[in-house]
Amino acid sequence: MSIGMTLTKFLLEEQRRYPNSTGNFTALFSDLVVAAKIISREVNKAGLIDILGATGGKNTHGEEVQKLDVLANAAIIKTMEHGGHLAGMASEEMEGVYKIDGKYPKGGYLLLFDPLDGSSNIDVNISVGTIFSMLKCKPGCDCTDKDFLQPGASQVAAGYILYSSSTMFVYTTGHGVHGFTLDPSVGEFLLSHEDIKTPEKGRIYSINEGNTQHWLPGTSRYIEHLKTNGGITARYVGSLVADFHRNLLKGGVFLYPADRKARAGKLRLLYEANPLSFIVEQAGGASSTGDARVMEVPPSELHQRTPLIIGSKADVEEACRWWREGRA
Ligand code: AHM
Ligand code: MG
Repeated sequence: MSIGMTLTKFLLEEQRRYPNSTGNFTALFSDLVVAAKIISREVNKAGLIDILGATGGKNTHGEEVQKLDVLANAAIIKTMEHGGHLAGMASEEMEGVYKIDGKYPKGGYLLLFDPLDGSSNIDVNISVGTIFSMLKCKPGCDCTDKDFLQPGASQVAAGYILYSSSTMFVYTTGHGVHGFTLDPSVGEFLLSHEDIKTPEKGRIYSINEGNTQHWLPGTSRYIEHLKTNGGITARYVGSLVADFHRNLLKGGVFLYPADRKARAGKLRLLYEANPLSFIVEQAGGASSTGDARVMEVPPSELHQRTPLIIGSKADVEEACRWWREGRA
């Protein structure tokens, strides 16, 4: 790994290695990096709002204090809309799609994102993140909902930004997974995790055990099996990006399965499950609804939910086996 390899430099090198690449990603990612830095700055000072500004009202400049997820959403829209590479955007925080109107040139890509995943954790200073997914516009795209309803396998890029003890940008364009850490002193994301590979099997399981009473038999039996067999530990932050990132590096399985309360699961297919599934598969892991590969699920609506079992390949396969047997 070369010292001082910034995300932009790395993307340029990738572009040279793959002669078919157009350079669009380099430009798209550069805009996204700006949004990431803005959100990172806002997340980091969130705890100061009560100290520096009036609670629920104005900050020191007399401006309204926005909720951070609204602010993150606006930061992404504003930094991405004028680059000329996007035709439209869809966000977990917006009811409908955001079309690039006539003000800016229209490009051939669609951006989908969860601007601030795990936002209920902000008040208590716990890691949150931004998750994104990029699709190509299909011929005849007029940027309505249907254009965004492509299966995860059609993604051309995906990633997340984790706002934690440091801010990390992790992405894939289908050529492995790479992670960059923000060096605040130079204001750049520097390559820190090249070609991430997740362990084939891990020793961590992550599930909200507060939902035990709602679980279906397959989930209950699998978790019981893990506990009785030992050699495993539980970790659950409650911010998907943080739980996913830890398990990606250390190995393990994250589950938000369908249960009696959330029949279709809780997490969003297009904004959360698909991008993380693309990442995990590129890192050698797996992702399933319990019954099918997440990336093959045909989406039927923008805010569709999906059950999610994601992480180390052997663990995901084992969890899915228990899930399926639990229904027999
Ligand atoms: P959000 O996108 O509104 O923040 O909700 C998604 C979050 C995930 O980050 C996390 O994995 C999950 O919801 C936690 O849900 P629960 O509190 O039900 O365990
Ligand atoms: Mg989320």
